[in-house]
Amino acid sequence: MSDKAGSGVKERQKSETKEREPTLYHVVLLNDDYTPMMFVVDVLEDVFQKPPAEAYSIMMQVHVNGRGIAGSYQWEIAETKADKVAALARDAGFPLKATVEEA
Ligand code: TYC
Repeated sequence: MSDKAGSGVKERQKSETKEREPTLYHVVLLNDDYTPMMFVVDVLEDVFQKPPAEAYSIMMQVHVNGRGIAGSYQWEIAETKADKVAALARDAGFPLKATVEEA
């Protein structure tokens, strides 16, 4: 097997090392019957830095489909945001849940 120019070795090394992206994790919001819509919108604005219209759109996606992606992050950031959702929901007495899953 020759390793002459055009074999693709350089390109493969580049894509496997220099350009490798960190694994991303989705923070997924789950629907429930009790958390107020505006509470979810506030969480999306405050924890996930979504602008108001996008926060409302994601909330409605969760409300209609049962789940929706609040954002995608490296693992520690995703876990921290899901923990913040859990703390805000618990403090407010709502059953809102967020899970973290590999993107
Ligand atoms: N289904 C809720 C209601 O009708 C609203 C809601 C949306 C709750 C998204 C949770 O992740 C959620 N009040």
